[in-house]
Amino acid sequence: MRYELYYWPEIQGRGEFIRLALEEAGASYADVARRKGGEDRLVALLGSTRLDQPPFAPPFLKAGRLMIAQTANILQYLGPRHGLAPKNEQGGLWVHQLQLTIADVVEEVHNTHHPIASALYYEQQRKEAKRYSREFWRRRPQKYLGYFERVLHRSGGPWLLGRRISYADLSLFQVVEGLRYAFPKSMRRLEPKIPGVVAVHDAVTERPRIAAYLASPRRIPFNEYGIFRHYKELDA
Ligand SMILES: N[C@@H](CCC(=O)N[C@@H](CS)C(=O)NCC(=O)O)C(=O)O
Repeated sequence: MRYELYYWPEIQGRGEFIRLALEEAGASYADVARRKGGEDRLVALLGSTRLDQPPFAPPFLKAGRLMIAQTANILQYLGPRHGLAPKNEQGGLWVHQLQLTIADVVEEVHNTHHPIASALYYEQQRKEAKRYSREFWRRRPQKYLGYFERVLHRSGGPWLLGRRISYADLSLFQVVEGLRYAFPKSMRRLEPKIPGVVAVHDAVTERPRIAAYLASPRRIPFNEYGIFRHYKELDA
C-alpha cells in the first residue's frame, strides 16, 4: 500500500512523528504537501464537505480508502501493521498510552512559545512565553522524561516496551532532538538525569533507515515555525 501523508511542508511539527514511523517501517509514502501543488490539496481536503470523516487538522494519512487524523491515532493504525507496535490488546493500549503522553509533552512545548494563542505571533506573546517557559523548565521536562526513564527501567530496555522497538521510541527520540534544539542549555542540565531516555535517542539514530532519513533532504531542519523553536531568551 502506498500511503499519502498530509502535513505542512515547511516544518517537522507533529507530522514528524508520522514521518519517522513511515521511514523506520520502510513504507512507501508520498509527503503530499511537499510536492508541487500538494499544499493546495491539503488545504482543499481540510475544507472539503465531501469527506464522511473529515480531519480537523494535519497530520492526516490516506491509507487506501481510509482517511485518518490525529497523530497518536495514525500511529496506532500504522504500528501493528509495520512491526512498530504489539498486535495484542494490552500491548497496543500501552504503546498508545505512551504516545498520548508524548502528545501532552508536545502541547506543553508548543505553549512555551505560544502560551496565549496559536493565532498570534510569538512576538505578540513574548513576555508570557518567557514566564511560561520558566515555569515549564522548573518541573515539566523533568517529570515527563523522568516518567519515560522509569518506564525504561521497568521494561528492562533497550526500548520502552522491552526488546522490540515501537513507534513510541521514535517519538521519544524526536522529543529529545526537539528539546535539544529549542532549549540546548536546559537540556544539557537535564540529560545526565535521564540516561535511559538518551540511550533510546542514540539507538534510534543508529537504525539504518532512520540514519538514512536524517541525512536526506526529506528531513526538514528545525526552524522557528514548528513545535520546537529556539528562542535564546526562553532557554534560561
Ligand atoms: N491533536 C492533534 C493536533 C493537530 C494540530 O494541532 N495540528 C496543527 C499543526 S501541528 C494544525 O495545523 N492545527 C490547526 C489548528 O489547530 O487550527 C494531533 O496530535 O494530530
